[in-house]
Amino acid sequence: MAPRKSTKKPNVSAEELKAYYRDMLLIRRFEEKAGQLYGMGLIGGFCHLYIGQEAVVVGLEAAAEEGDKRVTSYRDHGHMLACGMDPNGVMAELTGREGGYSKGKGGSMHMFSKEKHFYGGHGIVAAQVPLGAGLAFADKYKDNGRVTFAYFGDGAANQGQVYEAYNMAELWSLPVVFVIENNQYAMGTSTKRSTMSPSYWERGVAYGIPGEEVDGMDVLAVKEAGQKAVAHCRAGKGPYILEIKTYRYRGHSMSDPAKYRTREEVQKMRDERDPIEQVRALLLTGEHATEEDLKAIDKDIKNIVNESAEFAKASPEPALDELWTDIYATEAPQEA
Ligand SMILES: Cc1ncc(C[n+]2csc(CCOP(=O)(O)OP(=O)(O)O)c2C)c(N)n1
Ligand SMILES: [Mg+2]
Repeated sequence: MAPRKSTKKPNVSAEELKAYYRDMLLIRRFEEKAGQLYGMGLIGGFCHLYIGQEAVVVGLEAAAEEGDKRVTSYRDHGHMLACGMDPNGVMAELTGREGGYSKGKGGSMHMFSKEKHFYGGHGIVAAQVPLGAGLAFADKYKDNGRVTFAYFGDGAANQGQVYEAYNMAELWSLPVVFVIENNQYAMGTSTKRSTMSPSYWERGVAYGIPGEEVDGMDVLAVKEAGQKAVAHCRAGKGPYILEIKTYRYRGHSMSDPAKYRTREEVQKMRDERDPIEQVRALLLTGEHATEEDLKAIDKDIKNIVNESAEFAKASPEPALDELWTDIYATEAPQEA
């Protein structure tokens, strides 16, 4: 079945649409490559792929300004690429190499970039939500007009610390957008099996925080909602909640056989709602791009991704004396 086409004419330039296509494709192809490297044993430990959810970060990055911050969970490669981190550094970190963002010592879930204001990569479910409120507190204190995007999942949205963060964020009018990436599953548990209330964003109402539900398979809808949320925060009105309805095509992590849902369910989403195919259709039907133009973008992305894998493979593993750097202890323990 062909991807569902939007009936409303998008208020967006050809260049902008092409940039979204490109940015989403980079995430997808990068992660497909990461999946391959994992299969070859070049990536160890955990690896949570974002494939299917690309429109969420690409749409919200389109609403962000230089200096805005982002913090997220372990499903973080898309967030890093979307905010402009170097694919070479991300792939080298995934493979545990010296050229990685955490010098090969952090892996998939623990990468950071001061330059791009990316504050991780967190393996503890929902831990990043109060951290996001804290980042926004710092910006409010400095009165610098910056906004923080704190991303978390539907599973995380059932954690108590989220509501402590909501309470303080509204109380202190913190410039933070709480982004619930509702991909309908928390590991093998569907939202239907875990959650009483029909919507997550409405829980903010109890704290006086406005919010809304957004179609997370439509990058333009995400961008529009993001702009509204960011404008609210920058105007000093406090936090905003976006519940973005999305879907992950792959298992929870590389080691998940995904037996809790049918293949048909996943295929239907891919066929009818795919975020990249939707933009591709908009570009072609609106005659903003030709098949040749898109092929050129595809080729360019393939080269970037292949180069990142080559860079990672050529980068050495961290030297042994690196064991004692970037940790709390300042000195190696003395021999007994
Ligand atoms: C505090 C804590 N509890 C449990 C886990 C194990 N765990 C890891 S991911 C996950 C599911 C989270 O699902 P969700 O928030 O929907 O994010 P998604 O994986 O769908 O992106 C759980 C329970 C953990 N890492 N941390
Ligand atoms: Mg989830």
